[in-house]
Amino acid sequence: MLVDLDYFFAQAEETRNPSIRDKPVVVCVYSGRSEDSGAVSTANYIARKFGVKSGMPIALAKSKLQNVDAVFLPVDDTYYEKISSGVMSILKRYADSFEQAGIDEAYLEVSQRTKESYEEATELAKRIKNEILTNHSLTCSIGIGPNKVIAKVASDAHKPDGLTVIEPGRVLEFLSPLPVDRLIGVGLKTTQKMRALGVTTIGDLAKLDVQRLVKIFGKKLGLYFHNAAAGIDGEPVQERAGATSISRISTLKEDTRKLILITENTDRLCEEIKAELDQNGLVFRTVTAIAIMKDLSVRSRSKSLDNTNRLEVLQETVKELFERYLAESTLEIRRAGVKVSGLSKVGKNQKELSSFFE
Ligand code: DCP
Ligand code: CA
Ligand code: CA
Repeated sequence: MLVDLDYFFAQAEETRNPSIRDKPVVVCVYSGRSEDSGAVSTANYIARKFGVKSGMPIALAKSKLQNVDAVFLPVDDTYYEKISSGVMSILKRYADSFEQAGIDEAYLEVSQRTKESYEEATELAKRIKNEILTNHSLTCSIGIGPNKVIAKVASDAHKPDGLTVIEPGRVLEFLSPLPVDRLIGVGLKTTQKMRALGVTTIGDLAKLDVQRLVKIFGKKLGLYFHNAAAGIDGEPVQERAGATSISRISTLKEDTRKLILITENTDRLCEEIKAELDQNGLVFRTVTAIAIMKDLSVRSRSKSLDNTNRLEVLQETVKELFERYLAESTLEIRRAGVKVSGLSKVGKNQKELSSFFE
């Protein structure tokens, strides 16, 4: 099964302040360039009814919620991470094997403990929903199916607070009518390419010649699309490399806009991060520079690279990101931080589904 928390960041904000529950809630990543610059991280389902979506510019979300008593909040990653790890430790207890697939979702292999009974798996899912609701006041949506691809699509089928069970005999009738972008790994670009091929539903994709798919998308991805559309997936549920990110933050000697004073600190933070990466045999793909201002507001800049674990690359990238940030902002920085994410094991031949796309 795949368990995914509903409108996670926004729901987390609702649990901390229940009085906003019946209003549109929009959680934003403010870029700091101007008051409303930045993007929507997520929104609760009330805000979604007004057309607000993840990734949309904040200004656009505001215009959709004009004259509405809506709540706009900045992201608070530390808070969400804490809730996430609480939920994940609940989920682990219900799984034969467990794979966290994002901050708010995880795959649970439950074949053994349910003796492959879909009925028992459904009961298990209800208990999981109950425990997350009781302990964290959060709803989630759960999909159950014969493999990860189907569990994931099923979890999305009835949100929020959904529970969707797709037994093997119903896989094709379930998948066929769904839009092709419901498959994990089919993003905007791929959807457009597929549309050009006359593919709008998963059923259309299933009918496409596999050779053609391989020609267009390459062998790995082409085969994946071909199989996934037919509901076929053999990827095991397996534990991923520990943390999804490693970060360090420190307070600067003085509030400053001087790059040298900042990099003095971040160079050291990078060394600490490098040590932790090496201890765990990890490489990273994304570097984030975090700036906490005098008023405690948080700004960040990220850059994605090819997988690496090199200290110099990390330090240089952090420097570059702060340089860019300072050029765009006039505020003094109080605390500076560094985060690496997109972690994976050194040299591991990445063949997991999600690793194609992240
Ligand atoms: N997120 C983000 N920017 C995006 C997508 C997601 O910052 N473009 C963050 C905020 C989300 C969290 O990741 O709360 C989890 O993402 P999901 O895709 O699972 O979306 P939600 O949990 O917000 O909504 P849903 O109820 O559709 O799962
Ligand atoms: Ca979610
Ligand atoms: Ca998710």
